[in-house]
Amino acid sequence: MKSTKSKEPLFHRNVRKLLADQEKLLSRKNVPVKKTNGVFQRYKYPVITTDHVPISWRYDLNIQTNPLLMERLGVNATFNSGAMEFQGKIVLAVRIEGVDRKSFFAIAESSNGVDHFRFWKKPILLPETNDPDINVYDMRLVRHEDGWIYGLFCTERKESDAPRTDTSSALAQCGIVRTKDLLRWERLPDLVTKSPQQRNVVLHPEFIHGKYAFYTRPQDGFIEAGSGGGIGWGLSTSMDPAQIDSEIIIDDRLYHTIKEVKNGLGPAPIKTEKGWLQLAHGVRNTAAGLRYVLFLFLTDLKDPSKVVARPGGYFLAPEGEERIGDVSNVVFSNGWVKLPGDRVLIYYGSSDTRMHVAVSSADRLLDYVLHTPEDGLRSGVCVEQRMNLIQRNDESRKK
Ligand code: M1P
Repeated sequence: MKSTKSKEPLFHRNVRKLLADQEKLLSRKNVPVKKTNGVFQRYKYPVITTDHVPISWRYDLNIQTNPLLMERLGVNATFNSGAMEFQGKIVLAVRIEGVDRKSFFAIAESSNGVDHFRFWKKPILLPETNDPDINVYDMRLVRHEDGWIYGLFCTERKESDAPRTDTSSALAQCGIVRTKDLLRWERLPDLVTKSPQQRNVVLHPEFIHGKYAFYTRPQDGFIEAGSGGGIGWGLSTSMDPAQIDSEIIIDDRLYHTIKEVKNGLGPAPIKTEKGWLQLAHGVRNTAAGLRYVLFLFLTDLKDPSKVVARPGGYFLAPEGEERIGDVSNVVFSNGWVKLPGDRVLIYYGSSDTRMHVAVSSADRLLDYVLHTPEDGLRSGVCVEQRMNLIQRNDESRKK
């Protein structure tokens, strides 16, 4: 057996290599992919992967306690991140899932939002309520006009009346924290609604009739939307505690569409002169399991619960490596940022594994929502829409 002393140089060399390899990854320039559909531009590399997580969060770097330099607390996935502009940088509240299946949040920042994301020194220490969360995930960051930055996330706990043998079902609700600096977080009581479970709850950034407005996703069970589902809307007089007494559905699940099984709002909407741009995910069933895609819609400026444009089909679906991961065939977004000058950075997780960015502009997204026909809901109508397009193209070519 070799002595620790003889291993010392190798240990230090290996640590240096770990850090150097990571530095290479963090410094890598991201490039737009050549192919675009005119609506958005994908980028070649994911913006955050498990390899971006600081080495010191995963390895014990002490030669005495870890002479073989093994990873002690591995990270399984980095995905579904909240996003915002903060002090001139783009920050993501990344969902980091350890190899132990538990998720937590950590802030990563970049100057341009497409590459060079680096995590802050430590993960977010999320305060708990009297009923501690078993798991937390998918934080939406919202800068509200009341002056606070809110983080709304899904909190899961074991149902108290679940049979002993049921070791996987959970009760999902909306947890709420707020902060001014993204470092110190105040935990508020969980959102109270009449629905048995909630996921994908988003805070609207402005007061509506002097009240806090929420997009919700009521559901009967942990996975199944059941008789619930659809993107809901409700108002609360306060955030401490936040309570919605009456919830209406503003975007329903629809038979034989990309959102036939469930849908849920993504990030807080972007305000434009023509209305609130809304990004959401829709879920359908396939022989290979659930397929999650992103879709857009537009709501009224004065009354954000009123949908004014509803383009049919998906806006962005998993492609290439995005299709493969822990939960394959999934894209999910809970963060986007509109920069001054119209550019929009759309952050999305792929297959519950990694984070990507797609770039567009508010103008383009508005054009897309206002000029894409609504879902015809049956093949006959959809082929008519296509015939109409072909005919208009034929006519314009003749001119
Ligand atoms: O695994 C796919 C997604 O499943 C959930 O989304 P929804 O509530 O719409 O079913 C979330 O757990 C999400 O994090 C995950 O990406």
